[in-house]
Amino acid sequence: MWKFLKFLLIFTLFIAAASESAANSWWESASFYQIYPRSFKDSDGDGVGDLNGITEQLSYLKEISITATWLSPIFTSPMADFGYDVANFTEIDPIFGTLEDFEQLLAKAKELGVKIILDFVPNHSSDECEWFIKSAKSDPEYKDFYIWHPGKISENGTRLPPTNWISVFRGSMWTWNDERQAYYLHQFHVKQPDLNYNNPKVREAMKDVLRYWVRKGVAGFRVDAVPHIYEVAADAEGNWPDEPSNPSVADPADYGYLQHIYTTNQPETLDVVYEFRQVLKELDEELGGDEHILMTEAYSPLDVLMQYYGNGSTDGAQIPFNFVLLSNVNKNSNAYDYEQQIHDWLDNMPAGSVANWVLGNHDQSRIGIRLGVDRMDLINVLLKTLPGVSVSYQGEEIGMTDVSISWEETVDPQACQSSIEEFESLSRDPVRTPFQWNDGHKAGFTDSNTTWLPLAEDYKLVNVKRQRGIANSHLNVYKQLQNLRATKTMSDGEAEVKAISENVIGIKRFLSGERTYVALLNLNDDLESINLNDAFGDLTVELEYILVTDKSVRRKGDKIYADSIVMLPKEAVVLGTIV
Ligand SMILES: *[C@@H]1O[C@H](CO)[C@@H](O)[C@H](O)[C@H]1NC(C)=O
Ligand SMILES: *[C@@H]1O[C@H](CO)[C@@H](O)[C@H](O)[C@H]1NC(C)=O
Ligand SMILES: *[C@@H]1O[C@H](CO)[C@@H](O)[C@H](O)[C@H]1NC(C)=O
Ligand SMILES: *[C@@H]1O[C@H](CO)[C@@H](O)[C@H](O)[C@H]1NC(C)=O
Ligand SMILES: CC(=O)N[C@H]1CO[C@H](CO)[C@@H](O)[C@@H]1O
Ligand SMILES: [Ca+2]
Ligand SMILES: [Ca+2]
Repeated sequence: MWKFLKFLLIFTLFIAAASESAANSWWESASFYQIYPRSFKDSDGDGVGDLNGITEQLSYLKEISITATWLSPIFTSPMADFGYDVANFTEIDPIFGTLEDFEQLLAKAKELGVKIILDFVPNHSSDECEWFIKSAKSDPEYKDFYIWHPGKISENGTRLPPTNWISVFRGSMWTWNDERQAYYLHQFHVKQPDLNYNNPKVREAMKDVLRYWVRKGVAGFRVDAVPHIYEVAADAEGNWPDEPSNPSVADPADYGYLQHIYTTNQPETLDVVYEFRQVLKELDEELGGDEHILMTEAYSPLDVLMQYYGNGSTDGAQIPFNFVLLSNVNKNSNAYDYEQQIHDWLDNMPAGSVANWVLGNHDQSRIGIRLGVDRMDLINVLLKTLPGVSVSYQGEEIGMTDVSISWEETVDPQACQSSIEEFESLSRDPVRTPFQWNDGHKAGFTDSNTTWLPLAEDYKLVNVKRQRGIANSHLNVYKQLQNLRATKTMSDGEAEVKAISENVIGIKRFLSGERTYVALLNLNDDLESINLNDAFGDLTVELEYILVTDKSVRRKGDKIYADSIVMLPKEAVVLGTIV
């Protein structure tokens, strides 16, 4: 008998060990949070956020149970595109602090158990980068670091850019450089020349950037503007084809005027993503410890995005950002639309990959504006109960909304390059305003009397300090969702997502031996009666309210019969089986 028990014990230990080793990697059910450093917290009173400000507020990320934060660029930059124009990829810009400040941030983050992800901008550098300056001088080492062309001579003898390509930020993608006597290519701003990825030295230099920061202790990278990395290969004479126009856009300077078949989503782009991942895998091997991750930013067709994960024999990014809910649903979308978008991703992922959900960033209108202020909590419930990785943009947890900014106050280059009539539809400033910490001076963002972008007028109502004290504030709903995510069901369990009616989305999360949870979201203003037994099998007769929002009359802990649930307008709840 004893022998048998001992066998059983060893066997159980063996099983436990086996499931331990098969355990998820740290990022697989992680909550990511994007910090836009200029706007998070200013520590030195110049009205611009900085690294010491982030370090000061890291405990807030702990408070809201964030696993890892990705920082928009903090590198040396003339700030023509607020840091997305990098002059030196391995140097901190003085506006944000010093390398020592960054090391201190890493140390504090480690102490708190929050990981730091850096923004990696491979497509271009600043025109003030040493590499570009040398390239313009035809320095032998750097002359092919960028994409140069003497242009075309037209019939009347004038010189024209080599192609009709249009920059994302308007106008020609080519700018003449007097020193080099050639045009250079820039998919974005004129101060953001594209690097030449056909040059192995460029690929190696950029891989060295990854190596440098990993050795400093970062957990991975969010990779910017990936579809733009490669342009179509030039022909034997070194020329490129023009892009076809797009009949629906009339303005010839507008990026939308052309179909970008030669300047985005070229097949070589995938190889470079795989190569970047390979660099991280080599570092994983060398350094041990937690896996380093790659999160890629690409607004590309779904079949292309799925290849970012890898191609079956070669690994790609662990987290190819999923923008389906950001790009393809709007205020008028119904539950079937949401269901379809969610399934598009879940059903098309390669086997063994992990889903991720991105609801906002520093380029897109905030959730409250895009999908409705009264759906703020509902959308956070969705983000946090879907399986896999969640990515929040700073301020969405307290329901910050876009701030209206006048033409005079506008600083975003994408808007400044347009006109007073058009800038509002192009400006990304409204979503980049200072974070609202409290109801004090400048919302606690800075001691200065000026801020680089104006502060939201509603900061006395919408701020962290106030929301801490209100039971069902956006912040407290967010925190409760984070606690729920810590359960085994949510981190390891399976998911069933469906539209229960035109207005109601249901997400069932379940795991053998664990409690089952069902999130229900009523998108609209009708009262909805729901029989959950019809929608989802395997529930207990009664369910318990695990989470409610301020749209509910029910309270946390209330019980309800699974076959007769009533959802109030815009209500979002999480119910749990009774165990
Ligand atoms: C970037 O900065 C570092 C540290 O200041 C310096 O060693 C390096 O040469 C610089 N690289 C470039 C490309 O300017
Ligand atoms: C020469 O031709 C190009 C187009 O082919 C045109 O844009 C430009 O205005 C012309 N310049 C002169 C001086 O005629
Ligand atoms: C996957 O990509 C790698 C690297 O680009 C390539 O060598 C390999 O042939 C590809 N495999 C498949 C199955 O396409
Ligand atoms: C900010 O403005 C207040 C009131 O006008 C003034 O007392 C204070 O000195 C100013 N602070 C700074 C840092 O300029
Ligand atoms: C969401 C995001 O990071 N967008 C960036 C994409 O890249 C361009 C150019 O680097 C930036 O201007 C955007 O902010
Ligand atoms: Ca500052
Ligand atoms: Ca490019």
